[in-house]
Amino acid sequence: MRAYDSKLVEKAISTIRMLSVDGVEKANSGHPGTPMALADIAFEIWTKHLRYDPTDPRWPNRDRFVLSCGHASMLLYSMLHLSGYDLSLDDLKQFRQWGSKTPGHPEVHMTPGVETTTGPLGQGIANAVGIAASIKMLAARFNDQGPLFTGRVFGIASDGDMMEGISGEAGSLAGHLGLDNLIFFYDDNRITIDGKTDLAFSEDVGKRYEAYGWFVQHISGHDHGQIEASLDRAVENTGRPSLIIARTHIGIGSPKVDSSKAHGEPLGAKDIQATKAALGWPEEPTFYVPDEVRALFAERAEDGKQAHEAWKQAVAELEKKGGEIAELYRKIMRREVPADLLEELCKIAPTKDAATRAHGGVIEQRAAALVPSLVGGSADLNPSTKTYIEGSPAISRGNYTGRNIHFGIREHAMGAFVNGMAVSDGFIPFGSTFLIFSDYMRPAIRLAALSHLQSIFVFTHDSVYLGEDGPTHQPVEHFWTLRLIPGLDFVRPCDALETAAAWTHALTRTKGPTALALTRQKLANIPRAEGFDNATMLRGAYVIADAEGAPTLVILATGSEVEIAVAAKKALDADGQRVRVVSAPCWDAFERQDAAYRASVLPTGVRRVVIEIGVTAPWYGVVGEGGLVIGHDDFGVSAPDKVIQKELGFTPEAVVARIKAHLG
Ligand SMILES: Cc1ncc(C[n+]2csc(CCOP(=O)(O)OP(=O)(O)O)c2C)c(N)n1
Ligand SMILES: [Mg+2]
Repeated sequence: MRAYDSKLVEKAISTIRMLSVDGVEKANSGHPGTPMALADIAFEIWTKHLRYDPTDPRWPNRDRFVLSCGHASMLLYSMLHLSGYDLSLDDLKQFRQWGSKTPGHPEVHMTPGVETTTGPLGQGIANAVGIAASIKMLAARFNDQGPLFTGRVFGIASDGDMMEGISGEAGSLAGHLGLDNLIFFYDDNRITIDGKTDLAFSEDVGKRYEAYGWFVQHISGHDHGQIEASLDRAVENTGRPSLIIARTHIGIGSPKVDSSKAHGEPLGAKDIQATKAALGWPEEPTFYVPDEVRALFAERAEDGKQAHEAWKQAVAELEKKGGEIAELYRKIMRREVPADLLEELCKIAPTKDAATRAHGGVIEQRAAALVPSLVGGSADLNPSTKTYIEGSPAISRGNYTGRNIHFGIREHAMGAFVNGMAVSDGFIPFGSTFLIFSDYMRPAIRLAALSHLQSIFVFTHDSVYLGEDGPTHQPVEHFWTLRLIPGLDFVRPCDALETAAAWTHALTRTKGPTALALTRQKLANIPRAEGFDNATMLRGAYVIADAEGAPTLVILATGSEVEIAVAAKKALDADGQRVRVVSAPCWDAFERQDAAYRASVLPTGVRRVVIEIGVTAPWYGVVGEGGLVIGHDDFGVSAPDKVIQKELGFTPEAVVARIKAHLG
């Protein structure tokens, strides 16, 4: 471990502080006080422990640094700049500006070295738990071949992170799983936006984390001896994640110290002058980096490069050895999916009528056999969501060989944990629960989309037809609230074949999340026309039963409503219509198709009906003038599904009657 002259350390810390202050000032917006206070801790993490190589920010055996309090982003950008990442002083000067690599809160796909998108408090620390677990799971698979996966996850969380429920869920799970490669600082500055934390927060956070099973230490966050010693103990500690509670002073060194005013507004020229004077820091130039500070970080980057080289060596040995383990390594690290996955899954799609969750269970087993990267679990609903990967254990404290994860009843943390795995290396993770509880994890789903992560969310019990559990459990607005998240693909298959396509969709969509909506109740498998090309299903919407001749009516339906549409077609055809039925398992994907394909499925000038047992409003834009939407714009009700179908007017007869009345 490197030791540094204390004067040089002081200079480096002032550099970090003042880069952050200058960045916020130039943007005339942002959060200066927290980066100022966290400079000491960040310096110790980055220069004494963090293993990184700025020339290859995503090198798989790097350590991670997760800034859960994303509002302190200038701290991270300052560290990345000094550490030699591809982030220039000019980039720092563009903080928060249009098109810059330094957005207001860290976004993983925007900036080299940013490990995960943070800003909504609590998400980062929960992502970090998923990242730490995925490193453990890689280690369990490959470390008998050499020191391939030894990464640690360092991070900083603020009062807000600690107040948010998601961090409690994630912290509890991390403690339960004994993730000792997770080391977080809690920035205990006792200040939030509204004032002092005692306005709303009085528990003993340390005792809480101890109760979760964490190794908890208390230090001064500005005393380098204490920071260093606590980090050493945390890194040495085994069997438990670490929380280092660091008492800090927001805006330290400035006239706004210890005040919520230091949180979210630029210091202002006068206070910057006073701060720089007190530090003996030159007022000009701004964004000043002394040469000796640059040299310190340049030297430090060499450590990471060496570690990286040693790791490459270990990988080369594994590859030279070849055989099954090398193949597994390649498949996992590339997140390999067979090119013919769709056909493989369609081939084994059950032919018996069943709930799509049951089909999903069968298909997922085959997918898991073909894709070793696939891992995941449910929030205590395995018997219902049917996603447990057979023949593999669940991970547990000290044993991370399995492919299953018992998330417990912690949907929000499950979402963020899955995102942490997706943003890390090797795995294609899924989390499953009832569709209604997507509400409990929505912020994580949204962040998966914003961050372009291959997170898979498997939601079952997808409509009012789940029946007797009643309206608290029955999704009605959820199809659309999920479709409306940009970048999330929402897939609601109608039968076994579409469920195979849905899993293919999720496993091959590498740059964004997919949510599957599967039924609790049995659905009919729908026959496809002779010569049907299974790949058509991946276009999001397609003709599943066509009219003879030019259609006079198009009925578009999703999931459980497709068989109703097919039944209605029969009756309406007998009545002189020529009905085309379009199944639309993934409206998001259909909207990405070219105009010619879309027009070939939904011809203009032909009347349209949509059937979907959920809120109707957005579908009116699809059916257009003179169109009909048969949906349900209210909560559901507790009753057997057949009764619900009848009472809500979703039997084929009722649907036919409504369409006939509409057509006049
Ligand atoms: C989920 C969520 N709610 C609210 C906010 C808005 N917000 C940003 S920072 C903050 C609290 C600031 O206090 P703290 O977390 O202690 O950070 P500090 O000011 O100490 O850096 C809030 C409420 C947010 N970013 N995320
Ligand atoms: Mg605070």
